[in-house]
Amino acid sequence: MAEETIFSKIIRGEIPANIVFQDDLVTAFRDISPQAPTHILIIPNKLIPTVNDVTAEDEQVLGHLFVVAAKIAQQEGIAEDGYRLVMNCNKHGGQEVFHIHMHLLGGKPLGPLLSL
Ligand code: DGP
Repeated sequence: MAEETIFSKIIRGEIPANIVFQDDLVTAFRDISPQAPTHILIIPNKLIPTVNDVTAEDEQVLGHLFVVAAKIAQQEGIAEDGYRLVMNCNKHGGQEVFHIHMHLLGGKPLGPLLSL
């Protein structure tokens, strides 16, 4: 059984977060340390620690992350100008919280994908 992270507490409303969307499958909230004018994390309510742990059973929820990302981008008024969706995996990917999450970043030109 994977160990819960702070994100499970946010999903259950046990610690505060600026939640912008929640349904049976996913929760979206503003990143505590925003890297762009809009920086929202969209996460499955089910704990999946990393992309390496994804299985075929997760296809519905993972597809839903994209549907919700597109909806939130519209709400935030950044859909037309564009935005970036990022999911980090493990150490080389820079993952810090082991509950998979899609970063939705936008609100300004984001520049090149990688700064190495
Ligand atoms: P990553 O490096 O991909 O694992 O990104 C983790 C992100 O999670 C990072 O941008 C900061 C954010 N974060 C960490 N803890 C909290 C928290 O308690 N609340 C919120 N809103 N965001 C958090």
